Amino acid sequence: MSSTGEEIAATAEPGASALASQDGVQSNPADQLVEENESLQARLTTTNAELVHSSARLREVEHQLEEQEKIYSEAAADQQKDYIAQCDSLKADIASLTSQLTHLKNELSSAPVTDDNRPATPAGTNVTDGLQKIQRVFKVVLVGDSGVGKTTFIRHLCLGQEAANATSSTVGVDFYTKLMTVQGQCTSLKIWDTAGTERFRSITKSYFRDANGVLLVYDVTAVKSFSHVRQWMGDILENADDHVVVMVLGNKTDVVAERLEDDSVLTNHGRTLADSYRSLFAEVSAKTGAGIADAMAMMIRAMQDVEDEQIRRTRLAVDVDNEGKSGSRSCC
Ligand SMILES: Nc1nc2c(ncn2[C@@H]2O[C@H](COP(=O)(O)OP(=O)(O)O)[C@@H](O)[C@H]2O)c(=O)[nH]1
Ligand SMILES: [Mg+2]
Repeated sequence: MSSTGEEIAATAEPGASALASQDGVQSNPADQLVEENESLQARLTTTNAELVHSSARLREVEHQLEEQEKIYSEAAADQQKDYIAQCDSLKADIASLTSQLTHLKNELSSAPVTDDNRPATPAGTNVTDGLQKIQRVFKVVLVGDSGVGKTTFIRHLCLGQEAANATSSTVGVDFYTKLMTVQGQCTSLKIWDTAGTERFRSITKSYFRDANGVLLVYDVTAVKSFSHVRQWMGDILENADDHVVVMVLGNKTDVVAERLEDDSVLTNHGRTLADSYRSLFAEVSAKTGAGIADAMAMMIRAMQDVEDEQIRRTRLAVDVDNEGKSGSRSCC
C-alpha cells in the first residue's frame, strides 16, 4: 500500500525486463501496470468502504457515549438533589433537637428535684417555680399568619417581658417549656413555635402530631390576619387530633388607637368566629403581657378536662371489658 503511482511507474521498466529474463516469456509492462492499478483500485475501494463503515460506527459509539453520559449526569443530578434535600431535612431535625435539648437542659437546671413528701399544693396556686411534681404534660402548638406576634407571645409566656420584646426573628424550629399550676395541678407545657414556616404555609402534619392544644393567633390590628383564621382552622381540623383544644387568640390589644380604625378586628367578631368552631377565645397583648396568664389558664383547664374525659372513657371501656370477661367465665 505504500507505493504511489509514480513509484510504480519508475520501477515498471526494470521489473518488466527481469521477468522477461527469468521466464523467457515476454509480458507486456503496460498490462502489468493496468493489473496492478486495478488491484490497487480495488483495495482502495475496499479500504474506503471500511473507512466509511468505521466512521459510521465511530459516530454511533460516540452518540451512545454521549447518551450514556447524559443519563449518568441526569441521574447524578437527581441523586445530588436527593442528597441535598436529605441534608436540609436532617439539618432541620438537628436544629429542632438542639433547640429541644437546650430548653430541656434549662428546664432541668431550673427545676429542683421533685419531692413526693412535700405537702400538696393548694388548688389554684399560680406556681411557676418548678418546686412541685409535674402532674400533667401538654403539647401546645402555635399557628397564625406571620407577624401576628406568635413568637413574642410564647417568649413572653416562657421567658418574660424583656425577652419577648428583644428583637429576634424566628429562625429554625423553636420549642419552649413552661410550668403552670392550674386547678391544683402542676402542668408542664411544651410549646412549639412555627419557626417562620407559616410564611410559606408549609406547616407539616408532624407539627400537629400529639398536640393537646393549638393557639391560633391573629393580629387585632390587621384584618387580613383575621380573615386567614378560617384557613388555619382548616389546617388544624385536617391535621390535628380530634380532641385537640383550639384557642383563637387576638393579639396586640395594646395598640388601642389602631383598633378603632377600619383595618381592625373587634372583640365580638373574634369571639363569634371562635364560637362557630366551638373554640376558646381570648385577647392578649404579647407586648405588655396583658391577658396571657388568663388565656393560658383557660387553655390548660380545657386540656385537663379533655384528658380527664379520655381517661374516664378508657377506664370505662376497661371495666366493661373486664365485666364481660368475668360474666362469660361465670356462665361457663
Ligand atoms: N404592639 C404590639 N406589637 C407586637 C405584639 N406582639 C408582637 N408584636 C410585634 O409584632 C411583630 C411580629 O411579632 P412576631 O412575634 O415576630 O410575630 P410572628 O411572626 O407571629 O412570630 C414584632 O415587631 C413584634 O414586636 C403586641 O402584643 N403588641
Ligand atoms: Mg415567629
